[in-house]
Amino acid sequence: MQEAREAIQNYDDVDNWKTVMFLYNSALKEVGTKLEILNDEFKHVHSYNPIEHIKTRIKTPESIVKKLKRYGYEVSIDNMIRYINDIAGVRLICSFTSDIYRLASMIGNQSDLKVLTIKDYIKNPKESGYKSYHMLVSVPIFLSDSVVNTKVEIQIRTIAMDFWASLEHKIYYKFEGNAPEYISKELRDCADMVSMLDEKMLSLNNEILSCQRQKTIEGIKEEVSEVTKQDAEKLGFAD
Ligand code: 0O2
Repeated sequence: MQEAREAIQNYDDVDNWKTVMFLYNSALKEVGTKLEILNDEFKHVHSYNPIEHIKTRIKTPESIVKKLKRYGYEVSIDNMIRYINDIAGVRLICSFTSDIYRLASMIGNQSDLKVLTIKDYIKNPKESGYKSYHMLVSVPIFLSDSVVNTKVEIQIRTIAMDFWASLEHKIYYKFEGNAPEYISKELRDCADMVSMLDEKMLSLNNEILSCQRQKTIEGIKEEVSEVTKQDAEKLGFAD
């Protein structure tokens, strides 16, 4: 099996770029389909939908170049494949924090995906307040004459975490990474509120589920007692 870097060595630069992008796009399709299937299975078996929505994206050339420069690497296709892990990115948005770990474990159990790294920014939030669960996986892309392992970054987060991250991302870019301290502090405070909201929503959901379970149990009990009454009548034991 090849890594993407080895797969492109025999082409010139333009072909290299096209080949690399073809591989990353294929990897996105593979991972995206796997996640859709997991979600459909969950809906079918448990009548529950852990994924609110799935977003996929390929990092723009500008953003790749910026990141390479930020890391201090020369801009080259080889360095981009070697050092930029999130060229192909999938974002999974869930309702509850518990869904995040459930999905992460289901992804980790897929035998053809190799989990390269995990960054749990939910247990260990970034200084900015950023929370999300990142999995870097490698997926085999089956070509006509070879198999190429290609990296995809999967970010899993709740709707509330996603709301915060999108807004913070915009602000970060607006100030080019140098936001005034009071704005950064406000954002960290908002991140705490987001965590509180996530916790509240999860415990509310657990309450709702427990009420539903109780109702179902009472319904079954009523049905059973009705059947028993009818049987007794049939057998002439009824009062
Ligand atoms: P963009 O524009 O979203 O693509 P690595 O080389 O992978 O080890 P990296 O890239 O710092 O190091 O990895 P990390 O920490 O997993 O972050 C990758 C991505 O997570 C970022 O990509 C963001 O999308 C998101 N992210 C990380 N930290 C923050 C944060 O503080 N705020 C927000 N809003 N998003 C964050 P890019 O390329 O930085 O940005």
